[in-house]
Amino acid sequence: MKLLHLSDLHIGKIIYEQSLLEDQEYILKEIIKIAKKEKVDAVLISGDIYDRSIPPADAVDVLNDFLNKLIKILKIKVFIISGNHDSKERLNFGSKIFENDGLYIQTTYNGKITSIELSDKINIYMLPFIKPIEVKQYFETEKIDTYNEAIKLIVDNEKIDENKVNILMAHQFVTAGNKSPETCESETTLNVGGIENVDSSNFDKFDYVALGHIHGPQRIGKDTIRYSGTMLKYSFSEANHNKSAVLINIKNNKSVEYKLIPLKPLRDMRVIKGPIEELLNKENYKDTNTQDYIKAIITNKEPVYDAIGQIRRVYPNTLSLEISNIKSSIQNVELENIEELKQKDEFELFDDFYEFQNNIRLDDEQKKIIKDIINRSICR
Ligand SMILES: [Mn+2]
Repeated sequence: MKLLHLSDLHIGKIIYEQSLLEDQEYILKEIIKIAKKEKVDAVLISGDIYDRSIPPADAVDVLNDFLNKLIKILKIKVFIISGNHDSKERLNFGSKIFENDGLYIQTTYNGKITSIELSDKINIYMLPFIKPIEVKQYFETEKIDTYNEAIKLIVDNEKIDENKVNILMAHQFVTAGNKSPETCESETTLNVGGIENVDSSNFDKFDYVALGHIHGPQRIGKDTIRYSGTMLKYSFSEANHNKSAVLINIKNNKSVEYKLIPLKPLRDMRVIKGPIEELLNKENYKDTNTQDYIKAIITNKEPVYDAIGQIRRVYPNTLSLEISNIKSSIQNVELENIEELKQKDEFELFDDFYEFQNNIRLDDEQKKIIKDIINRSICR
């Protein structure tokens, strides 16, 4: 039996005013190819299906297409739990009806973790993203303040048949002892080291835990408790991630093996850095995909005219531009006292200001220009 573990699709995501829908559609087609080639029996999607609780109509279309191809054409079962970005009510629409066709959606906790028999030897436990407050009503005598207390009670309350292979889907901030997962900028609502932590030891009874919430693919505590990570990079802090889906192979209804299948995007997301002349030199970019999403860091000492326009002529999908020169490395700036400042004339003040900004003094030509300007304006 083979399963494909995904999470955090964030369909409909927009970064720097750029819709990623075309990229998402492309990578979902790649995922369908993988599912077909590997002959997977089920796809698990561990939360954050959409990027927003009210997804745009074209995002709904893209998910609809993806599910249709998997379920109707390839006859692959799909299991979905809601993440913190999803609206429980909206994502839950039709869930009871869809089960007949092999689409299982779970968006609430009702006092027990919903479990579905994938076969008579394999159970899929579906635990959507939940907050401690949603759990309290089921354990009235217990103290539940933290996420860890909530999840511990939920799992301890389950009768898990250890003679079967038990897979858990969850969408939480899972830590292992004092070790937190590696995070990045696109996970907007995380409090690292806070009350959201859920310890991985709570999941010891499960043979594999398919996690969502953290966007970098990684193991937590052990190899079989994993974040699949996002299918695409969703921030420049992920430029060095290698995105993947997890292929889980359950052998003889017993042992669980896994392997990471790389996901190759339509456009990569990467950071380029250097003086603008170098970034625009064909020798330096001719072997790269100039359609990639780019963050350009320009290191020229002097101001560059229309830097974003120049960069976009080579890299049309430049989303972010940063100027990083010596002025950002100024340290230990001491302000002169106000009396000293009052003694200075316009030119001296500008001269100081320029040095403060750029960490170098005006050269002779620049001095002449500034003096001219000041003289002219004073005469008027
Ligand atoms: Mn997410």
